[in-house]
Amino acid sequence: MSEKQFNRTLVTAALPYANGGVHIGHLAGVYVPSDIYSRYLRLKGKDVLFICGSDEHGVPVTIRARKEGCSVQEVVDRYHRLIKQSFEDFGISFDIYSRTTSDTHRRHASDFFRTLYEKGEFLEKETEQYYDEEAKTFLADRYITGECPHCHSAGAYGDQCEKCGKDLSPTELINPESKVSGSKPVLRKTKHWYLPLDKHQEWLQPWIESHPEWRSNVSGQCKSWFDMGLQPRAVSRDLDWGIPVPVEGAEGKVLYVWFDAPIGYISNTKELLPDTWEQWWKSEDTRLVHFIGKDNIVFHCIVFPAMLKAEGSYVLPDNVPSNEFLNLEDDKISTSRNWAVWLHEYLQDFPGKQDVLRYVLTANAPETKDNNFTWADFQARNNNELVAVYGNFVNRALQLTWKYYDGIVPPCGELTPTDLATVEEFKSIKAEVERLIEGFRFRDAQKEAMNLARIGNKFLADAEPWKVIKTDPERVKTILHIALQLVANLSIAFEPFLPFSSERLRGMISLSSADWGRLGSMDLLDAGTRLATPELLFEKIEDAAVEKQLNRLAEIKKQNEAENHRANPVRPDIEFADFEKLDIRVGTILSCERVPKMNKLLKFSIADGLDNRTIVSGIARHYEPESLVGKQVCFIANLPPRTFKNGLVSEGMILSALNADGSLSVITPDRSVLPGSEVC
Ligand code: B3M
Ligand code: ZN
Repeated sequence: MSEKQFNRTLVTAALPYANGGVHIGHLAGVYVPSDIYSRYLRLKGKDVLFICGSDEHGVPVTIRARKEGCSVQEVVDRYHRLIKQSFEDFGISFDIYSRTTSDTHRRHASDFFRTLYEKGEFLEKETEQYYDEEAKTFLADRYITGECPHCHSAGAYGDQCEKCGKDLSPTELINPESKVSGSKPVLRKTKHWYLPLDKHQEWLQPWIESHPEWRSNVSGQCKSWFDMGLQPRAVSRDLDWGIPVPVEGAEGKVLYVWFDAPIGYISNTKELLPDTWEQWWKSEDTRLVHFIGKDNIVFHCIVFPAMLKAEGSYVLPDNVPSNEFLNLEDDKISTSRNWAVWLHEYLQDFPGKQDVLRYVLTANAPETKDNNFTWADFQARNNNELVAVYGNFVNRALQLTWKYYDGIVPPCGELTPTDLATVEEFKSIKAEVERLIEGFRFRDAQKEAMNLARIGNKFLADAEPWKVIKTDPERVKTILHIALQLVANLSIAFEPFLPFSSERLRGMISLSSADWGRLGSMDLLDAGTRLATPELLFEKIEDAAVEKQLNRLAEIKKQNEAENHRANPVRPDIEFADFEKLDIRVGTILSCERVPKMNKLLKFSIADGLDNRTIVSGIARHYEPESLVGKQVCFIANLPPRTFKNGLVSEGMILSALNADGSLSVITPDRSVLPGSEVC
């Protein structure tokens, strides 16, 4: 945090496109960390607002509508509802989750544009842009694809190559193709409004350099933009979905989605607080923090600040914590390939287990580098950490209190040196968790919270109340009194990270609220307090649940492979006479067995309409020998016999199809024919 004194914090989380659900990549990158941060600030009694909403303009939503064969309005309505509901069910504590199709937003974004226009902050330029003559439409951004001029992979979009991550403009694409009709686009003149970022560089660069506390991935990306020299950027598009450009001579033109979407942060604040929103955006003692993914850095650190500065009355962000990407089972998460764990599906498959996913995504947060989510790790972290460490400590402390004291918090006697050391350790962790959260290091912060549970476990294991009860029952009162204070502390320390379990835990120990200020205190629970009936805080996740998820992903992978499959190129032509030399025939399998010590081979006896023959084939990995007996197969009959190391002789070759996944499938005629029939 910079040295400045702030009175309130405005936290924004990137507005997800309403073109699909939210997945674990979005959650780990943006929504879980911003929620931890906002919850933490609220717990500390700070003045905080947490703002988000759906991004309902732009090509991603119109392409989705085209794909689903319905209207854009239907698409944004459906996904807005889905996203909003799943965030709510997952405990993301936005103060408002609105949408960029709201009246407030349309009006505010439109006014914002007009203000800049009237102040002369835009350049008006006529340029040549790609146009689809069949579909009679200009092709902006993702409506056009082609070969990337940098990494030369196919299918790069007009605004970005997803393979190498470089930003592009449509005219840079090699062999461009319209996504709408598939036709080759032509260049046509069109007029647009540009934000002259080149002029803004002069203050943007020193401003970002004055924030050495920003993450290095963020300042690094900005630096490389500055090194290349900022260019004017178009803020309008020729599209029929979006907010109309509110000036004369702009028929058929709408605001570029990246112009209107960040204004959504402002208009959603205005929708929530129609009378006081300006305090949050225009007062120097507001601290503005944008949580985003790394593909949004340029828009939040360069484009949006330039817009805000050009307007003139708004504060600039104080930090833009941006995460790297999360992969799923070692493969890039992708909405179009359906390679994702969708939040709404997770909530259905794992009801009541919001905190498990929150915990795992924070433990693996891609804060400094791309990271990987695997279901095996999900299960292991639940079973070995949440259940075995946190849950176990809580359960032992509560069960023993019930066993010895009927669920009533026992009084505290004199503290031993070990008791005092444990209490001290607990106290010091508070400052550490705070330092880490305030430095946006949520993964380490959660680790510290988990350390508290480890300390608790160790305390009980060393103190052994179940043994001491036989010799010194008074001492056990003190042990459990301390253990229960530690449990109460855990319910506060975990509140920003695992809000559902923290609340349940507080219910079990009759602690009315999470008071962050009292974290580390050893009198959170008064002696004599009656506990509620204990329940398990976390449950084991069984192998079957994880297998189900892995099977689903395997199924998706197969579908994707089938969709993307392209056969190998065809070999050079041969003479017909060469083909005629091959004698391919159908034979019936009389017997089939494995070959000892040669585990790839199967030995066949084949009825060939003559004297029958033996063929040895390397397909043992793909078939059980007995399953083949009686089948008819095609084989090459006129290859010279081949002798194997063990003396076995093969008199021909069975033909199989080689599938993309490497499996082999023998070729059989679709009707039974006489053995020895020729294939022609
Ligand atoms: N909708 C892009 C994205 O989902 C975008 C963020 C807007 S934040 C103002 O990556
Ligand atoms: Zn590329």
